[in-house]
Amino acid sequence: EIDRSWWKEAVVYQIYPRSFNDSDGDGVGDIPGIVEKVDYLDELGIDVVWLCPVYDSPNADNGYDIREYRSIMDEMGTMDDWERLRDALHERDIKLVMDMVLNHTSDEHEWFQRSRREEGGYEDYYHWVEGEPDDPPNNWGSFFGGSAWSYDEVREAWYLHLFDEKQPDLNWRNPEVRESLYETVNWWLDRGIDGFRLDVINLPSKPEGYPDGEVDTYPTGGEHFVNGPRIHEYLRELYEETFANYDVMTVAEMVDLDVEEANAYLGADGDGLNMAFHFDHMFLDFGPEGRWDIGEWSVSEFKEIFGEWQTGLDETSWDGLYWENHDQPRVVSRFGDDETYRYESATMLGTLLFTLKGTPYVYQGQEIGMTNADFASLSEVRDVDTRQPVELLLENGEIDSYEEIREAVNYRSRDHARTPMQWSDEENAGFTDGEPWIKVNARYPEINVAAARSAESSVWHYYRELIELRSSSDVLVYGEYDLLETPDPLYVFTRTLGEERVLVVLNWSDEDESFAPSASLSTDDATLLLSNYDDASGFGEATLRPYEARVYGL
Ligand code: ISL
Repeated sequence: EIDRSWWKEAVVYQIYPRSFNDSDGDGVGDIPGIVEKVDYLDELGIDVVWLCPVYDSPNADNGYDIREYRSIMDEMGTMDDWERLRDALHERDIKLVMDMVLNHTSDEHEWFQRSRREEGGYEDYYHWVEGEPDDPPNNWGSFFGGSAWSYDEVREAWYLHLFDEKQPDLNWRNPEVRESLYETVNWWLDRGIDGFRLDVINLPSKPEGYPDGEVDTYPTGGEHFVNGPRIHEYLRELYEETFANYDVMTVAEMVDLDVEEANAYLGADGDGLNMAFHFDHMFLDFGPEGRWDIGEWSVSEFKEIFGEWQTGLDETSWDGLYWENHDQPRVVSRFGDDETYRYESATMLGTLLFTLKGTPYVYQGQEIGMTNADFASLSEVRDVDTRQPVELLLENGEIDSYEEIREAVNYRSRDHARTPMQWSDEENAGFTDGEPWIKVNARYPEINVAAARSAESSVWHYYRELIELRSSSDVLVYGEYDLLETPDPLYVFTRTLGEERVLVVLNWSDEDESFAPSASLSTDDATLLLSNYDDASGFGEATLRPYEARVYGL
């Protein structure tokens, strides 16, 4: 008996509204702009939209710094526009999942303003520690670089921020904070949404006394605040007070999550969360110096990491599958080949994403194989999480000029995901009639939705096929994953559900590679379900061409 859930069978499409489609020419994408594109989403065949934050925000971190939870950011439209979007999606049977940030708010949120003035009832809404202005309470580091503490001149005390100084962490030890957050979550649930993506939701629990970090983690102190002491109690309570009362999905973004912890959060004995995003496969190309160091990766490492998650999650836990999101560079530039084999490698990577067990997430532009951009100077970079680390390197004298770090920025910056969606070869890729808030990727005349749709074969057409294939196949959703032992660069596995079996064969390289199916595979009536080469032949010994992907039904 299959334990079915709609969110297990769904394909999710992530929208970063700032960069999706601008309807009013101010250079910033907006909600009416998304409404204009709902038919596009419908045609693609996706089931759920995850909308990145659209709440009122001063945008120190593009909406992940919320000033007012129950509102829509001016430059993105109005609450009426948002309702129109929700309804337009629902009319097409597309569900709407909102992004929710509960670990921190903006420092401009009324709660913080009251807290820093120690107004009655708000004193303990955030993490405040008394002390001298030149001596932070401990050595904890921010995810964006530098100390996790800033001194507030108004309250004359230190406050904690695991991200930007304009993103103070809420104090979940205070039951009133938790209550206020649950009310906020329920307020949105009552507006008929279909779930939440929960931002950094394994960070809210901080230990009493704020002990120094002693292990070498990124950032320093992580052993105290990643999966902190009361995290399960908090998340269970959050679930019971909110999601438990609705038919919604939750996907938890959890930094540094491993399989064992994932099982503790998800599944039958977990905290009521449906699935999680983890980062293991996103670290494979880090160099020894970390994020701003480009490292070597191998296909074997992917097999190992994916294998761990595919086989290590309990029966009742579920995986969130992604290559890209608004924090990651473009996958075709990262793990494929964005020049000669852009189509082949983008579709091969897509095939892997859609044939693993879990719910696949497609990030805007991934479906047309968008590539990394070139940020020629720091003035072209918008992201706080690129600007700040680079500025720190310059300040510390570790680099003398931006030019020294340009290659790393061009490889890794979050801004690669944030350049405008490429709709056409018109000016600004058809994203805006105005001046875009961030530069448009120079390759838009070649890589855009209009071109991909009218081409006979394109990444876009292939993604449509992938979405359709997965949506019509129980074995691809629920089947067991088994790796077949093959040397790199081959990646071969099966998915099995009862009598049904699918074989996935991938050549993760830019060279020909021969593959002979092992005797254990009953291959007599194998049928080719999908391939990114249109003359892919029948089953048996084969030479796989660069980045060739084949999916067989056995
Ligand atoms: O983006 C990162 C580096 O690749 C991560 O460290 C990221 O900051 C982390 O995954 C948390 O991300 C989420 O919370 C942040 C926000 O900036 C990100 O956009 C969001 O996805 C703070 O709210």
